[in-house]
Amino acid sequence: MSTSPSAAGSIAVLAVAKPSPLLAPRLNAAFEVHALDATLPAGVPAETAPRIRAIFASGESRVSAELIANLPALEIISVMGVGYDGIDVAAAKARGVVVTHTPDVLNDDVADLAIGLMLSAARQLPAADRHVRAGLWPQGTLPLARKMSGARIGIVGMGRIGQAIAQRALGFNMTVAYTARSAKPRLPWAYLPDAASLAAVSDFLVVITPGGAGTRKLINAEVLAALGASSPQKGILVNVARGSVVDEAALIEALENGVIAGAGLDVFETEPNVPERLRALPQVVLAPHIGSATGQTRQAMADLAFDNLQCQLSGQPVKTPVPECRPAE
Ligand code: 8YV
Repeated sequence: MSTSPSAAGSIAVLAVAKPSPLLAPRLNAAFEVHALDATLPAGVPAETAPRIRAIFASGESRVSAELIANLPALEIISVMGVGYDGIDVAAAKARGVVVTHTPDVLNDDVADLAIGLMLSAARQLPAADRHVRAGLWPQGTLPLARKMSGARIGIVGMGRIGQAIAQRALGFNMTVAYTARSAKPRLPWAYLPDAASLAAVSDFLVVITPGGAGTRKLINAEVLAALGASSPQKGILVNVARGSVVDEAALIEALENGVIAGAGLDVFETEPNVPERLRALPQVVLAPHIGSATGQTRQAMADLAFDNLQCQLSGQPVKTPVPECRPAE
């Protein structure tokens, strides 16, 4: 990232994540952008810290109470992502700093990827691809896979993306059930009170709940055992939420011991590091956190993240504050 030289009157922004190439030119043209120096308490030299009015972050960024406290002129933390579990929103709010994110524009892509991972795991598409590439087809084809159409999907988290996944699952004639903090009476699908009881009636358990303290290791050994026992074929886990929501050690054990049939994972506990034991399992389909990673969607996310910065820093109301920062209705 290029750091623009300090200019009188220019607005200083701290980028705690590397801005996407879809955003960087606009950001650098409008603001004086400083890359985070994690060795400094305020992320920037002491003479710059009092001038930082905005933080740019990604969905995976961490912004601590300490960092916020060290930036006295901070007004906004603009996250380019729907998830903001790494941001200390309570500390930001207490200081009057607004936190914004980029909801909705990525619903389709994340839902598409969830379906893609379900199909990939059920029909073993990566293994099929490897089989053909390795020239093994003349020696025989693959073992029979399992059918996805008509199966039962359990969705953990029934927000906007969860509903987009449910809509797609209906196109596969799947039976939809879900769990969430509370039932959503306007939705026609069965509500189960917790992840374990949902897993017990699911062939595919798809995780799309926000990360953070409230959902840490929600998918634990007990939930995985229930998913495994849901049918003689055993269930498949798909995670397109946050790695923190799944107890990764318990998941590896469940896969290694054949407790569940397989998994499709876009997110991991310590990205970008994926445990060797997980990488060694052929029944697992792995992706490097690409839920929103299409050109169209990332452009929309970049534009929204920029607009939120621009609005706040020019005295306009921001477009998409996180729920905790929305004005009372
Ligand atoms: C991206 C994400 O990884 O939206 C989120 O919460 O996890 C992702 O879409 C990232 O934030 C892109 O900047």
